[in-house]
Amino acid sequence: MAEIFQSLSKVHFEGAESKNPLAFKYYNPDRVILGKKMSEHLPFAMAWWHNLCATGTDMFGPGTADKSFGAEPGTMAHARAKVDAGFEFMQKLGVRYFCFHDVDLVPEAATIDQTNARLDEITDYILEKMKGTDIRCLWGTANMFSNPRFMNGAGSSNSVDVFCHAAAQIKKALECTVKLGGRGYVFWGGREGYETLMNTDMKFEQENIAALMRMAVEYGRSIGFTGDFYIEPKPKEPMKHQYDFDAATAIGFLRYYGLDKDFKMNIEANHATLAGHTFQHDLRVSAVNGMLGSVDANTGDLLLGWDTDEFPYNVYDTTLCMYEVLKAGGLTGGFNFDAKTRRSSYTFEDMFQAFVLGMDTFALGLIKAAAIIEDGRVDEFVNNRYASYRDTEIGRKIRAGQASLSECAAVASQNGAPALPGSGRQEYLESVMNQILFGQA
Ligand code: XUL
Ligand code: CO
Repeated sequence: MAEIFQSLSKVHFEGAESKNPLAFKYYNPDRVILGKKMSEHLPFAMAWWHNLCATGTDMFGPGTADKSFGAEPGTMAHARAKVDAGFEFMQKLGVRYFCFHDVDLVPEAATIDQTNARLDEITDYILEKMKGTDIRCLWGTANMFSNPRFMNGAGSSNSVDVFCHAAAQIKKALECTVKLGGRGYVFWGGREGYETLMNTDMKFEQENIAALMRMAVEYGRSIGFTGDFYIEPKPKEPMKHQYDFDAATAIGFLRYYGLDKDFKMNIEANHATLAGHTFQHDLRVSAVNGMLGSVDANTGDLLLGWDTDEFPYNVYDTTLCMYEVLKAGGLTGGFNFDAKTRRSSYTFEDMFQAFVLGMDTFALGLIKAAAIIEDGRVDEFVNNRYASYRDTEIGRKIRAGQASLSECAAVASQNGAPALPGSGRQEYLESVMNQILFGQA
């Protein structure tokens, strides 16, 4: 088979002194951090849609990048060429996983049965390519937001025919995910939301989304899917208001509808910031609820305020992310680069460079997060901050769930006005973080 990225060879680790743009400076897969190889801490994934499909089209103009890979777009030959390009790309970068939507893999046909036949053909081809490599599927999903039929959502659509079409797509996408050995299955409710409550029955729509998810769990388990289902929260865009607003909202929804045993969160950095949170916040909310599953690794631009899906470059953010992931004991999923090169970075070399940037940024984040944990000052401070609950009898009773309001009130009467609760020392902790990040200057 002809090489597609001919001028680009395998990317190796060369170390922090290297000036080779196409070498890793920090991502050294075999380096051991806190007892585990970097490659195990960081199961990176390629998003089929951004890397192999997106050409840089925006509202103001057509694509700038050529992703035809030598075939006519919209054909099955092109679908196969994308598989060839994807596998060559992942092998050259040392990326071990991929994520896909059904319609990223094949062009949608006139009927669902024809589309499904195309999916059978392409997944056979992907399986063939997987043989002899260590490349695997991280997660699959169904695109239930692009086709005009989904203008009012999928599970939340007012049309039962649209609901059933969504069910059919999920059924097939689950079958493909199982066939490709996927670790997870994602629901990103891109149009599961509303534009105005004047035309919307919110309770009805949310019940239907839950029903669709329940059907997916039942079917998935019946065909041998043992991985996690994920909700990927996002507050808005394309809809004005999306039901899976953030991790806290999605977790509450899952618990209310009894879906929390089968689902975890897939947290995307740019979605968390769109919700007015930090990336770290939504990771922590997921982790403390036992639902931190996977990460869509990207970054937004706070000056723009929409989902720009940029490759991660901010080491401060990835350090805080990896701190959460390490504290949570790792992910059941991985780090999917749901990210695209900028419209003016349109060359194959830019695609490679983007992954070098993203992988190095996460590797640095991992190294620095481990250093924060090993340094111990942050943990020590947080631990000591709550010491009064350990050092007093009433504190211990509150923690054990054995104190009453009257007992607490009695302590308040006896002790008089409480002293100030101790400095939060934010500036100190931020300087510790800078010291660990930058060390000797
Ligand atoms: C859109 C987004 C999706 C999901 C999968 O903002 O993040 O690509 O990751 O549907
Ligand atoms: Co995403």
